[in-house]
Amino acid sequence: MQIHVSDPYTYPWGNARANYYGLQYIPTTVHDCVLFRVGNQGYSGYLNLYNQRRAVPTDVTIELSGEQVSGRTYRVSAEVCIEPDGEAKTMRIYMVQLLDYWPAYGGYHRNGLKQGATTEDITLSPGECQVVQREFTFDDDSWAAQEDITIIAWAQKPGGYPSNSEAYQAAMMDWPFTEPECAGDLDGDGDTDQVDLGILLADWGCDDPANGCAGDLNDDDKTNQQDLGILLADWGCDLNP
Ligand SMILES: [Ca+2]
Ligand SMILES: [Ca+2]
Ligand SMILES: [Ca+2]
Repeated sequence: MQIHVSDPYTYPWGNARANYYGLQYIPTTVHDCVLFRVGNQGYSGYLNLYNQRRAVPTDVTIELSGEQVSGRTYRVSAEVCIEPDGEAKTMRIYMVQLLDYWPAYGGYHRNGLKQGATTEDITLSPGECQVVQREFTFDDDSWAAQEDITIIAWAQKPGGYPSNSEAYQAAMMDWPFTEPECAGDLDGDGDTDQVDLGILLADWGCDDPANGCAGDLNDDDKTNQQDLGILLADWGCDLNP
């Protein structure tokens, strides 16, 4: 994403981000919130930085969904999980709205920052998930070019740049947004109820890496107490009341 500073397309959120990195020169890039480079690196330079960070493994997953609240206001949900064989950690969850091809002058701007939500720190154990929700109201520029709207969420180490600022994972969602799902919905009917609990309990103890398990909710090909925890935490979820 591009964050404008010191021009008419600057927002307070972007300035705060620039201050966090101690930005002094434009352009500056920061891949994965750790690889800081000043000046134009050229295509192959940026590609190299991207691939360097892409090769770093992660145990964090993020899934995004969004639904309309009213008018131009949408509720965005980021389901953040740590894989069952991962490490417990505290993460700062960021969510921003970007608008592609904005601002229009020059014809070379991509995915410009339009707004950023208040961050939230969450602490998860391996196999755990938490949903962070934020509401975004789209401005005139965005509403006039909905197909250019993108939401990005990322989970970052909650500390100072550069020693404690690594991004663990990021996810993006283009317009139109992915509809939300109930985390405990095993039969795919848009709710989490006793039918789903029945499927999970009937499959209890399943451990089948080859075929997967009918009651598996955290994608580790096992049906156990972690899945039961996810289902019970989601109990009563109903997307079509
Ligand atoms: Ca269901
Ligand atoms: Ca049902
Ligand atoms: Ca499981």
